Amino acid sequence: MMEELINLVNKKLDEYLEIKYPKTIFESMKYTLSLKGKRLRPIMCLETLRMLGGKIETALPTACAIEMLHVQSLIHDDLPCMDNDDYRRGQLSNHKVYGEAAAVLAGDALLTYAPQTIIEKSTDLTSEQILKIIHEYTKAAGVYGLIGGQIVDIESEKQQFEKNKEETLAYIHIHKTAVLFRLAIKTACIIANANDDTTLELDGFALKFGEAFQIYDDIMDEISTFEEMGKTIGKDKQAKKLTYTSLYGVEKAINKCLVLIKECHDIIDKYGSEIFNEFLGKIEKRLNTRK
Ligand code: GRG
Repeated sequence: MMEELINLVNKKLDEYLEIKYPKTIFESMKYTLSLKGKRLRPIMCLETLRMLGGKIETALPTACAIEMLHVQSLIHDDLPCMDNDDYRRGQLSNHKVYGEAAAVLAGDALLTYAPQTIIEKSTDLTSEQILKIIHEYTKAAGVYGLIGGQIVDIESEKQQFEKNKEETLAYIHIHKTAVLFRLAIKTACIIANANDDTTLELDGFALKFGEAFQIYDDIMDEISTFEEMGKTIGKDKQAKKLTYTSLYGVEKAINKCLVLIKECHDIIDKYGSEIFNEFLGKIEKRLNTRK
């Protein structure tokens, strides 16, 4: 089931993004997009729509656009002026293959091609639904979302804090990571015409799952390997990044993550989703083997 959805997303991404002139930019966009990522966010969008009784085909342009936005954020995050990472998804990062200028432009191109895809390919949605989705997209990508989260993250490395460390950390987690989980689930609610109560409940799930996922990612930066994560390990500590593990230590971080995952189950289990169960189960299993 999960594999089928991943294949469907990959097929559509390929279809939406053909290599045209000028080749360099299309190739650079496709490079990171085509590398083996988990496709968590598009799957979350499609699975939420399925749970709510919608047809997953209607959400494919939106699901793929969210993956484009995610990949944009990965390409820019790896640049020397940001996290300066040479590897991503187990391969050389975008700027290492195409150079910095092309990597910046590939990110910008994905950021803008994503909403273009939603508008052009969502033929089964109403104009009102498309407008609502684009509104959510701009909030998630912009200063109220990824950009806000990233600047606070960067400043935290330099020990610059406008708020206390706990509030700063929560801000980073919500804006850098949970934001795209929320976008995936909120857009599915828009497509399914879900009522306000359901949308609020599922948004609460997305927020908790996003926070848990970022804490998990931070734990993995300390206890995992390049082979498991596909990126350089131990960089957060080296960069003196503000993370849950740097603030409270690995053991407390594991416990906090497991508590959040349990709270996710409390919300989502009644929807009977094998896929969300699998996502949550993988994190629980990995953390429990460490304990
Ligand atoms: C929107 C213009 C604009 C800029 C983006 C660079 C940036 C600002 C934000 C960085 C956001 C970022 C990289 C957050 C990390 C989130 C995270 C845990 C990523 C890893 O996600 P996985 O494990 O990765 O799902 P795969 O490769 O499997 O998709």
